[in-house]
Amino acid sequence: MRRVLVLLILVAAFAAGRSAVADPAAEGKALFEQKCTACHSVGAGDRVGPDLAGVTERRSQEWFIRFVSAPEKMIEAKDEVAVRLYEKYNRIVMPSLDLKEDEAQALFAFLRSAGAAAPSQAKAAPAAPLQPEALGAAQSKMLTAFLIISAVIAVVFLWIGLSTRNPAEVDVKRAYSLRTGLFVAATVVVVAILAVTLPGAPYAAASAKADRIVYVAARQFEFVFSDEPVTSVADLGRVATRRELDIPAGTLVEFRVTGLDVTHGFGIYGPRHELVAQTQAMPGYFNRLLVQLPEAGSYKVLCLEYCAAGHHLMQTNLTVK
Ligand code: HEC
Ligand SMILES: [Cu+2]
Repeated sequence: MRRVLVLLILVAAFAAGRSAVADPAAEGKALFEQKCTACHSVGAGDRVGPDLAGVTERRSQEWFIRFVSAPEKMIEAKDEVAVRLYEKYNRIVMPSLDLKEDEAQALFAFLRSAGAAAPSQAKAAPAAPLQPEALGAAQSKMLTAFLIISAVIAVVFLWIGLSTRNPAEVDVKRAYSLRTGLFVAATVVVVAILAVTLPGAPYAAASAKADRIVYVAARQFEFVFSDEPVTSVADLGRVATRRELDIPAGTLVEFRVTGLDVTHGFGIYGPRHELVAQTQAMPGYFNRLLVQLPEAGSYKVLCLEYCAAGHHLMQTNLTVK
C-alpha cells in the first residue's frame, strides 16, 4: 500500500514537474554537469563526495531534496545519515548550492534515470596520491642545502661579530673598493648561473607556436580540460571536456589556464615528482603556459593554491606517451 502511495506521489511530482519543464531528467543532467561533477560521479567512483549511482534507491526523494538544498543544516541538525557521510568524506561539508526545489527535483529525476543506466560499484579511479617516500628524497636534499647555507650564514655573522669587538679605524676608500669588487663578482656569478640554467627551463619562448592548445578550467575541486575555451560553469554543460589528459611526448602544448570560482594553482609534476611547470588559475584570466614535455611517463597536475577544504583532493593525471 505504501509503495503504491509513494509511486503515486512520484508520478504526481513527475507530472507536476513536466508541466513546468519539458524533461526534468534532461534539465537535471545539465544542472548536474554544472554544479555537481566537481565532486560527484554517477557510476565512476567517489570523488570529493560519494558516487551518486543508486543514491535514489539509498535515500528517499524527500531526504535528497532536504540534503542538497542545505547540507550544512542537516549536519547541524545531527541527521544520522548526513553526519555519517560527513565523517566518511574527510569532514568536507558539501556546499549549499542555492538550489530551488524544482531544481533539486530535476536532479533527483536525472539521478534516478542515470542510476538505472549505470549501476554503482564501478571502481573509483581517482588520481593516486603522491607517495611520501618519493617526496622524501627531494625534501632531504633541500634540507641538506638549507642546513649548509644556514651554517655559512651563521659563520659569517660570527666572524663579523668577533672582528668588530675591538673598534679600529676604517679605511673608507678600501671599504668602498671592496664593496664594488663584491658587487661585480656577485653580478658575474648570478648572470653565469642564469645563462647556464635558463635554457634548461621547460618554458618555451613566448613567440613559439604551440602544436596544441589545451584549455584548462580549475574549480573546487577539479581540473577540467577542453579543446574549446571554458570560462564559466555554464560552458561545462556545453563543450566537450575531459578530466585527465594524454599528450604525445615532445608536443609543444599551450595551456590556457583559468579559474571558475576562486584562484587555484596549476602545477605539473613530472614522473619523478619534481615540479616541471606551473601557473595560476585565476577567474577572469587566461594564463598561458607553454610547455614541452619530452619525457614519456605519468605526470600529475596539482592545485598549488589553498582553495578550501577539498584542496588536497584537487589533482589529476597527465600522461605523456
Ligand atoms: C564541493 C564538493 C561538492 C559539490 C559541488 C557537491 N557535493 Fe554532494 N556531497 C559532497 C560531499 C563531501 C558529500 C558527503 C557528505 C558531506 O560531507 O556533506 C556529499 C554528499 C551528497 C549526497 C549524499 C550522498 C549519499 O550517499 O547519500 C548527495 C545526494 C549529494 N551530495 C548530491 C549533490 C548534488 C545533486 C550536487 C550538485 C547540485 C552536489 N552534491 C554537489 C560534496 C559536494
Ligand atoms: Cu587548491
